[in-house]
Amino acid sequence: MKMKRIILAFAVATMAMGMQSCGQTRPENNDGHNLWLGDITAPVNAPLKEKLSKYDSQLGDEGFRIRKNDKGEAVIYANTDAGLMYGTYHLKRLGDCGDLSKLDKEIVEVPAFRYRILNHWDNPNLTVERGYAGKSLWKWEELPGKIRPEYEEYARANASIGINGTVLNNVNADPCMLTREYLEKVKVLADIFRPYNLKVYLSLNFAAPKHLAGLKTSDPLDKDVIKWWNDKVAEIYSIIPDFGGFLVKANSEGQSGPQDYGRTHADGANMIADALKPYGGIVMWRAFVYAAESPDRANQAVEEFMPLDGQFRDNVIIQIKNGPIDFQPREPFSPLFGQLEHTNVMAEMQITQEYLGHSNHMVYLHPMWKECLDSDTYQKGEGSTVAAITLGKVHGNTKYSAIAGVTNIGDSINWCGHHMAQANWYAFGRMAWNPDLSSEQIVDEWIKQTFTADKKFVEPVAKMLLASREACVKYEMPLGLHHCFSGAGHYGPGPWDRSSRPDWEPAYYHKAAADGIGFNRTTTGSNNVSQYNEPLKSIYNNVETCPDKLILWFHHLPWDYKMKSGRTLWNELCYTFQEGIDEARGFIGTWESVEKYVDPYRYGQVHEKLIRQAKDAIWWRDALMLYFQQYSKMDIPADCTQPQHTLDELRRFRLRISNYETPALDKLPEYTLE
Ligand code: GCW
Repeated sequence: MKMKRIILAFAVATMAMGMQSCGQTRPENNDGHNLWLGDITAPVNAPLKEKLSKYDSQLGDEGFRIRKNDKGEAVIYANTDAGLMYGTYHLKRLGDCGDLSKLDKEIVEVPAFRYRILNHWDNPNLTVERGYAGKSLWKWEELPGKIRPEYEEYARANASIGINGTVLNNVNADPCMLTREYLEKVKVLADIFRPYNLKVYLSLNFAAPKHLAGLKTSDPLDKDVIKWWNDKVAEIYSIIPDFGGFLVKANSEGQSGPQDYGRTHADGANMIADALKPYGGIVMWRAFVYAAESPDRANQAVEEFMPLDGQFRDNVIIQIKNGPIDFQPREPFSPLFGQLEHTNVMAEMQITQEYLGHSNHMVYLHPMWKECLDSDTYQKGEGSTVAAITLGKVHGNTKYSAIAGVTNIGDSINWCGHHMAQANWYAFGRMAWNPDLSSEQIVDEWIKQTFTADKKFVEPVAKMLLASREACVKYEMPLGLHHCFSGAGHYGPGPWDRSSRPDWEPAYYHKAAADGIGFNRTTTGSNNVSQYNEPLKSIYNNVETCPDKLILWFHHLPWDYKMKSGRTLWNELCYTFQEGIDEARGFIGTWESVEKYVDPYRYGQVHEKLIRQAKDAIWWRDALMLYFQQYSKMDIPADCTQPQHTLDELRRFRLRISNYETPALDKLPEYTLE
């Protein structure tokens, strides 16, 4: 392969290329579309590009090196167009962030994960499951004929942060996505994305042979079924030669799968993997499986997948949600990461805020994801972090290292529904490129490129964003509580909610009763602790050593249990909620203090949402603590914000939203903020 280079004499050359800083204040009539990218032109077409002949193995196919030449000009070296492009974006980022002095030393950047993938939960009818940024970006009914400019902008934004793959459709997959008609539409997007090193993938419906070809079965061991998939994959590659592969949700929440035919997940995944293998495609097979009758949903992925360890083809990657339940604001890492040894595993993070206030709340998620990646599983002794395992460093399977994020992108004018939610898309890409980057560094970059590099803006806004995830944990589910959501859209509180399945009811998780609250997952309970390697098993199992932040995740404790702080459990809950409420209220003041640095358009929209977020924080506290009070018979301390609604009023409040929308701000319970 040939080595190539781009010479950029900063900053003159970048301006000549049309790469303007996007740190400037937006005009009042801002169209809202501003991403961190500003007006950069496609860097692969940059004029100052040269090819060198020697392949640099340190850089691989996506890495780059930036070194100054004798004239003091920055030179980007890479083996591929992709590497040159990533290098150019990197250089632009250094410029925008005022970090050009870093060029005094040579810079070498190589992406950590090989597959850095967005998962869209977009449906062919343009709804987006758990999508809070309008409708799908993909206008299927217009494709392949009409091409929207957003498609390329999307690819460019992803390229600028190193994302190199995108699954276009929902894991609850409509079989129609594999028809010739849809593949022709997908091809158009793949062609637009290709110059940006962004590959397309699809979610498949395991019953597609039955649905699309009228076969009697979709049994993965049936020869007609195998042939159908082989033919389908061949057809896909004839249309999209660099197709990435499939994402599969099988035997989960009503989706069909190999178990419908008495086969295993390995049988199903391997059949698809074999079809993809000749073309270099991969299968991302999800571990999100759980049965209604299970005594502990948190145990299920390990129970289901451990017996299959070693049976999967090498181009299968088991995609595991960061925690064992479902994208809660805080979960311990999924124990499956620390169990499988002979199987590729990847983490699935959720960028869309299904359980973190949708696009109404400002919650910067990088600290949550990093908490998972940095967790030590102790699988092969100390240092076996989730990051190291998914990078393939612990078991020597680096070839298929991968990470996925469920996107928060839609056709909303600001892309993500909340201006601040763009930070999460940005952070996911930067983290997939380099999981060692700190939350501070990423947020600092994003603010400077998206708003302004003025310190008086950057410092307070960064502080607020960095505090926002912990604040959300405190006001939604402190001390390891989880899944106390109303079934209506997973937006507000509903600790009393009932459902068609016990494991979809909050009571399954909080277990509030006269004797206390919390899920006993110790050796005297569901024994989930035993799925963690030592010393974690013992740490979690012992109430004295279990960290407070997970205490009700692993333990059922009496209301008057004495916490490390000396308070009763009841009071600790009340005061932790209070901190969450106070922090959310504080965000409003912070934002008001930086008003003059932001255009009125974005200022106003964020301000309005921060007010709602603070009101929701009180709503959460009121609903949970008034409901729990029925059992604890204890009072909310007088120095806490007092409830503004009764339990009855809150129970009567009915939010009517689907899984495709976020509630309108004026449709939520009224609260006053003193
Ligand atoms: O978090 C749950 C969501 C479902 C989602 C499912 C999954 C796509 O409530 O909407 O379905 O997880 O991850 O498959």
